[in-house]
Order: sequence, then structure tokens, then C-alpha cells
Amino acid sequence: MSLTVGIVGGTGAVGKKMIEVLEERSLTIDKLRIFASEKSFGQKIIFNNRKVTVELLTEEAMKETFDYLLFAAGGAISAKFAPIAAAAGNIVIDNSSHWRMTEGIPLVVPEVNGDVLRGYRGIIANPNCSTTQMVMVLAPLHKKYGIRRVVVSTYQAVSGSGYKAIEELEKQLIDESYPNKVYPRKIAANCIPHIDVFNENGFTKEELKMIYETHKILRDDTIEVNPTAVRIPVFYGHSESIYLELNKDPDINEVREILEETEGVVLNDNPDENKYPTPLEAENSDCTYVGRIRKDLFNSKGLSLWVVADNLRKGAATNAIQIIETIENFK
Ligand code: 2RA
Repeated sequence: MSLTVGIVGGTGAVGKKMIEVLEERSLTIDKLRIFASEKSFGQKIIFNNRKVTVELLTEEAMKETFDYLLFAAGGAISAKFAPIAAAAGNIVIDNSSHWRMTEGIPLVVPEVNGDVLRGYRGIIANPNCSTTQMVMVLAPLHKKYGIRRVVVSTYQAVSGSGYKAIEELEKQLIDESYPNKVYPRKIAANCIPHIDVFNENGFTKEELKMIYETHKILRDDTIEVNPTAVRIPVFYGHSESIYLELNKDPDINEVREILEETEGVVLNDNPDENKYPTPLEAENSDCTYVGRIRKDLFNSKGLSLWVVADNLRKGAATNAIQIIETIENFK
């Protein structure tokens, strides 16, 4: 079946990646429409060797008929326009955080909880990038051993903050005096333990997303998640050091087998040959990579892992397009 797809915010870092991923995957797109604000409309974007003119985002346009509308324009735009599009009968896949925790709105990583999409129409939320890659690895281990507690530190690429942040790092790498505008500190040759705004409990919004989105996707709010989210001077690919306390003693070979067999997860774990994932190697891949798997030396139920994925692909665009593929497969 050929589809009519719209992308709201198609000129930003995630929106452009959505266009790229749509070109690569096997869905047949009959018509792609791209919407943006006054700043960007009128631009020409190439999709499947054809020029698409970026249209102005209006309420009227959202009331037209689409098979799928992908939103990648931030929370305020999603809050205003997604309900209009959904009320008109369109399926909306929203990459902002606005609808993620709303009851009745599915928050979906297809390999983990794609079943919730069966028969569903309306707004669907795409999870935060740092949550997505983490639950890809947590889900099969939770099923086998039960996860009691997760302690995670992230090492997040600047592309998670958009084009302006990519430019800020590029400029600071060649000019030490280039001022920080996107980040609260200089990002080049630094790391910043501060992503999104601080909450009064001391955690940042990014860290709270990792807690509550994990509960929703894994359908288990008893899992204790303790995140520290850190921005590092890497362009693409988020990394995560994850420590798990399980309900049962894991067998390390069995853990490797489980992860090796998990759809979308690639095991890259051979310390003898310096094999472990890094963000440079994960760039432009749709997979979630896991390595450095080892048991805690002091707690038989403890397990450490290192997880890496391309934040703009599996962490955003690819996951959104996989949501479309999942719904299409249910038809
Ligand atoms: C970041 N998680 O990397 C955000 C993007 N959604 O800043």
C-alpha cells in the first residue's frame, strides 16, 4: 500500500533524519508533505529524488487526510497541532515529550511494546532517545530475571539538542573563545551533568523522563531507576553506563545469548579484542549496541552494561518510522 505521510518540523535535525530514514526503509510513500514555521517554509527538500516544497504549518493543513503525520517540532507545536490532526482522523507520531506520559496515549518502542498499537488510532508518543536505547536492553533482561533497580549514567551527543548545538561544538573545537549559547557551559573539551531543566528534587527533566518513560514502556512502575544525564562533546550517538540489580542471579553467558537474540540489539562484547560499542561506530545505524557486560564483584544479582545507539535514528527517527511499519504490519 502506498502512503501519504506528513512531517511537521521537517527542516530540523530529527525531521531531516525522518526523511532520510523514510527513503531507506521499505514503506512505499506515495506523497510526502513537509511542514514548518514561517522561518523555513518555501524551502525545497529532496525526497526520493524529487523536490518537496516545505509548506507552512496551519490548523487547516492538519485537518487534511494523511496516513501518518510525524511531529518533530517541539512540545508547544505538538500540544497545539497534534490534537487537531488526530481529531481529523489522522495517526500522529509525536517525537516531543508533550504527550508521552498522558494516560491513554501509547508510548512505544516497537520491539518492546509494539503490541499496544494494534487497533489504535490517534496520537502515539515516541520516547526520549536516552530511554529508548535503555529499554531495548532492559526489556529482555526484565522478562528473564526481573529488574529491581537501574543506576544509569548517560553520555549524550550534542545532536540531541539540534543543529544549533552541533554548530556550537563545531565552532568551539576550532575557536576556544566561541561563546556557549545552547549549553550552560562550554561543551568542547568538557562534559556537562545537566540536560534539560532541574526539578526541585534535584533531578533534571531528562533524568525524570528516563524514570517515568521506562515504567510506562515496560509496564512496571516498581523498577527503581536512578539516572544521571550528562552532555559530552560527541556529535552523534548517546552512550549509557547501566548497572542493574536483578531479582535473580544472572548467568553471564545466558545474558549474552538473550541480548544476542533480541531484535534490534547487537552484542559487541569481546574485551580480549577491544570490542565494545562506541558512538562513532553506532552512527547511522538503526541498532542498539551493547558491550562491557559483566557481573558485579560484590553482588551476585548485579550486572553492568554499556549501551550505545544513534540518538537521531533509533533514539528518534527510526523508532517513529518503525511505529508506522508496526501499524502497517497489523493491517
Ligand atoms: C537530548 N534527549 O539528547 C534529548 C533529545 N530528545 O537532549
